[in-house]
Amino acid sequence: MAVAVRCYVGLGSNLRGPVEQVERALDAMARAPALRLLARSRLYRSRPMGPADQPDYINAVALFETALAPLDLLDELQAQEARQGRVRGKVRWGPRTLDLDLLLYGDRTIHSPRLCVPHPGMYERNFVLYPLYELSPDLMLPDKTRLSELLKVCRPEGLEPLERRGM
Ligand code: A4P
Ligand code: MG
Repeated sequence: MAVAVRCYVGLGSNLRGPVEQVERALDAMARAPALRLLARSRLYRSRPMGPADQPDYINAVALFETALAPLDLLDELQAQEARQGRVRGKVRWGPRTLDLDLLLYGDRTIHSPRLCVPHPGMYERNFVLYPLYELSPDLMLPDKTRLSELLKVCRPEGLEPLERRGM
């Protein structure tokens, strides 16, 4: 039996009821047999990164344990995106019903055509770093960067936590 690895997943949505989209994804992942949900952050409203003519996002981060291999976990995440009506548009960083990014897979560094871990965008995105800090303030990234150091240079502009909802 494969050893369980701790993984962080970033969730984002800005279409068709973003709060419900993110909550629905968290529920689905909590029920997925291959995943064990250990913790989730609050929901955050965030200003769009990328094209400005799109709605604000709802973002969150979840911590899981899984024995799935990295690409199998990515398949699982993409299957959930598809179940929630994700259509991959042409616009980079354009609006989406659900985006699930694998932020960290244990302390592994992965560069493959389908998967880059740590997620390359996570180092400077406030809508990733602040929810992550809520879950694991002492987190250290695979390259030994401390999350707390990244946060010192990451401004919370445009980021606003929503009231806590039930798990
Ligand atoms: N891929 C490679 N590494 C990963 C990984 N670690 N996790 C590949 C997930 N996927 C990964 O992703 C394109 C391909 O990346 C996948 O097929 C997978 O094999 P995608 O989800 O189809 O495309 P995308 O999400 O539009 O592209 P990208 O560049 O990953 O965008 P991001 O980084 O996900 O950013 N503003 C706010 N406020 N909040 C947001 O959440 N999100 C985005 C999207 C833009 N602006 C935002 C937000
Ligand atoms: Mg993505």
